[in-house]
Amino acid sequence: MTQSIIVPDIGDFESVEIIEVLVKVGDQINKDDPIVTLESDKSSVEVPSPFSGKILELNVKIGDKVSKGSLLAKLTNGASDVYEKKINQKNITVIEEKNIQKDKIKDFNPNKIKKVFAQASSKDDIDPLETKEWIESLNDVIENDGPIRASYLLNKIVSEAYSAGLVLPDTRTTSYINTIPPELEVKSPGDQNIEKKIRAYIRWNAAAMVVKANKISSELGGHIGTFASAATLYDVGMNHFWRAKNKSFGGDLIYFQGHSSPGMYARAFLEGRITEKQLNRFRQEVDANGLSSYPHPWLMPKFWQFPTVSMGLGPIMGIYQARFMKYLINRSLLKEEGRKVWVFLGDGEMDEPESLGAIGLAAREKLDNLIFVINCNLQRLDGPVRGNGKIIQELEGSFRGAGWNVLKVIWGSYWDPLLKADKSGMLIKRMNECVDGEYQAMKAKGGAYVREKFFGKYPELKELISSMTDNDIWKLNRGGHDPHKVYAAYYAATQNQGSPTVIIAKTVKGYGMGKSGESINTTHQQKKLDEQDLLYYRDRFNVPLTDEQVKNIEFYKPSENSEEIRYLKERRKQLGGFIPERSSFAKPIKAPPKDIFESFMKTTGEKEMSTTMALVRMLTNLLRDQSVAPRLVPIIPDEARTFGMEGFFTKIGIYAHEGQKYEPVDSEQLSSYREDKSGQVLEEGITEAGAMSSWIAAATAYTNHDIEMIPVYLFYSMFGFQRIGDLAWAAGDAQARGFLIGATAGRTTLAGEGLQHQDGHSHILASMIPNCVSYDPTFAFELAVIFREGLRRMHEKNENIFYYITVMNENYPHPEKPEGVDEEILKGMYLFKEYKNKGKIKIQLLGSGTILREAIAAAKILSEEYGVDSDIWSVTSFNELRKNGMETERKNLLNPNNKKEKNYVEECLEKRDGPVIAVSDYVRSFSDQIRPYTKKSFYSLGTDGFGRSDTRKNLRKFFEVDKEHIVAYTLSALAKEQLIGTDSAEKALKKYNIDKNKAFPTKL
Ligand SMILES: Cc1ncc(C[n+]2csc(CCOP(=O)(O)OP(=O)(O)O)c2C)c(N)n1
Ligand SMILES: [Mg+2]
Repeated sequence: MTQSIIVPDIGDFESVEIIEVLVKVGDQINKDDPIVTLESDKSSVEVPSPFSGKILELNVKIGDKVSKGSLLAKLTNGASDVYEKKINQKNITVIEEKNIQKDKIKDFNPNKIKKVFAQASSKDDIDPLETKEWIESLNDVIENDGPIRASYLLNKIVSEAYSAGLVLPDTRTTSYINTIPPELEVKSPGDQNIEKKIRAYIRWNAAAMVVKANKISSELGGHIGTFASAATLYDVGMNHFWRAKNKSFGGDLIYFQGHSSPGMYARAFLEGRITEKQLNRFRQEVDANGLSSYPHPWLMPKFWQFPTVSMGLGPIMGIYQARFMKYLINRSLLKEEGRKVWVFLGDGEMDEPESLGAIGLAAREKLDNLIFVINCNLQRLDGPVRGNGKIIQELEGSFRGAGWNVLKVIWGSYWDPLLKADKSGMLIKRMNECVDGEYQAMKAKGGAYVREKFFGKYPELKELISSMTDNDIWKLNRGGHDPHKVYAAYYAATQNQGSPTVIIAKTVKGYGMGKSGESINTTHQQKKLDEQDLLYYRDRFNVPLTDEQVKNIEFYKPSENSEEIRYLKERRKQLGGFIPERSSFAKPIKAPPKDIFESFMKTTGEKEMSTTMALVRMLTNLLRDQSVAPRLVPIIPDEARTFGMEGFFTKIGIYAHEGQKYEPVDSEQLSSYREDKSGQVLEEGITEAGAMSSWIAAATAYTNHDIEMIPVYLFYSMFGFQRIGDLAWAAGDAQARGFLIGATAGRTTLAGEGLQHQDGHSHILASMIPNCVSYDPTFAFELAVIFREGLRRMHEKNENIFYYITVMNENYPHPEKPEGVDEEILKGMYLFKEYKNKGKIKIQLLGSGTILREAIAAAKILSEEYGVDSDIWSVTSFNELRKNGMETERKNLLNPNNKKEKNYVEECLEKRDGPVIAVSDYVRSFSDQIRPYTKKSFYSLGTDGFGRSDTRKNLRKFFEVDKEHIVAYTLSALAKEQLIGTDSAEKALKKYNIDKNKAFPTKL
């Protein structure tokens, strides 16, 4: 049977050009194989074949214009001749269900219901007997029919209450008690005595290393209080839960809270992974072998995995890490092994917008591989996190509201008998009403104070503790310091399915530090302990050191044969190895053959396109390369259509962990919105921080999952480094490998969008990150050379660098690549064109991005009208040129006796005549960066100042980077250099109506 392949519905476009024909007569093709590539003025998209068969006839060629319904080809053996997407049966069911719901709503008559507004919370019990009956009934159900039935009944009652119009009080929070009742706690199998000793040694060594460092110099700083509050939270994980990466398992991923790093070093010391010499070099890294202040993979690449110390980055990166893990599993690139991502956070840290900003996504995506542990020591740096409120309750509300499984670990085991004995309910009432400022004071002021202030308020409570001494009261511990409670919560978290879990643990900041720093406002900054403080700390945790040893601040490590060391090592052996540990066994990806990029090296003739379009076409080509295609991770925060990437939706699908439960509104169109469980595109929605976190997860998959991925994150360049600069810095620390693409770049190239959108400085921001390699190319061939080299350096040669490339949305023709310039494109500049007219005067005209084209146009005018010849240099990277300049200069200064080495800028320019005029669509400091590296006079033009909306032409005039200003300023510069008279400049200024009185653009 003969089938016709026609152009399907391609959206709003009429008469689009065929730019590639991907099959030939006689080819055997499969369903969905691409037949041709179409290109509109904004995007290019492949047309897939609706069926398989053999191509009999090709009805189009490159350059043809086609519209919906145009015949592309004929083939034999097709199975169906209708190009349409079928709604699968599942979708129909969903739609029908929705209809039924609607019908139900139709029957609903609001007048039948009378609204009864409940009190926000009824504090006074007007009928205690009735209350008792209800509670007894509930307890009966729990006992006889189990918690599931009880929960069902409660839900049903709540639902009935809503239907009856009762506005119920806020139920986002539960009482201020542990979520897991004592009878449901799973008991730790560990030896508590040994674990307690190990914990004590770790506590001691962690504190000692900070104190010792500060004896060397108080400049070094450090924190004791954070880890002191979190030691149990870490120890239980290390002894029982966190499985390391090894040959047979991928490993759990743990984001340690930055300020608790001394605790991790102290444990690694007992494990024999860190020497005493290293402990003595805490925060002294310059002469190698020191320990970094916080988790910094760049500084300790075999140890730390995740940079977390900039508050808020850990939580958002952790969420997207867990999401990316599921992405890899759903795309069959990673085995499902039940690996978990644990993220440790401070309660103060939760104020960062990034900390809570993505918790909705975690619940929506059902990230049951994610566990947050929030260490609620009720304090941050300056004082209480919520003196007048309760941070634990507030967080519970936020996380429950977002759909997380919330486990509160507030009270330790010593409270259990009291809670059990309290028949009056007054204990929970008191727990509920006390605010954090009070709780903090109670842990600073001792047992008598707690007796008076906490229990003393109600006679029932006074009575409850009447037989307890002040010391007994002081021992009433907090949940986060009780290994049993912590174990039970961790266990429950690891068993939870279908949602992420947050463990909100209450602790004491500076636990064990006594008067020197326990639960007082200055705890965070405490880094010096005097002799008395140290002796107290030793006694508090029974560290077996003599007074003399304490005074010398010696570390404590029992012998290798001791039961503690054997136990600790055995535990880690059982859990597969040590944590943290950073390694990579990823195989490099072979850079694609040059021919994938070949078409970009040719001229586009008259045809215009933007570098954004060129990039998207490159990515489309790369999706045909077998080794690269599966590893590409296109990431977009809701801008695919702006960048002409909508063709990717159908081609490779948008990742959606639940697939697509609906028929998309544009299902008939070629670029329809296709969500898929194994989709490849990460369509993030409007969250640059989220998209960047996804990018970091993908860009470090080579170490966290041992698989090299190629993330390509496209964003409005203004919403890149400026918006997520700190994450980009963390990416550098984490040794991310991948591409960041600043699209719609340039302050005058993005015309109408105005001040907040027009980017004239992202390159400056990018240049601050040492391992970020950045380019501002003008032409498609430059982009192709740069992109291919990026693939080779990062993903084949595994250099720990990442690329930032700006692409633009201005359409223009692209010339052919000049011979032999590849290396120079990569170094940062090459000679694009020489004007050798009759002119005796010469200038060196440097331009980048779209403004290079203004320079080219200016050169023509200068040559034809003013007799000034130019060497035109395309500067692909002022940033790379500066790096080379700095390094060369340094080398020369260090070797005054040696022959001077030339920097690359000098190499290019020294034998050429005339001053340098450098122009770009960025602030002057971008091109000014290379000013010191040439002996020539140097004039820079750029786009300093706030952007504004107008046409490109007007904007370039405003910022004085259009060809007319380049001509006039060049003539003026030549006059200043006394190479020509002043007349030409004056004439040009007049001719181009350049207003000498206009204020400098930064003032406008
Ligand atoms: C983005 C950022 N801002 C400020 C700081 C400085 N800083 C370090 S620790 C800290 C307080 C942290 O309090 P919390 O999160 O409660 O941690 P804790 O030490 O109490 O466990 C602050 C403000 C930082 N590290 N990162
Ligand atoms: Mg805190």
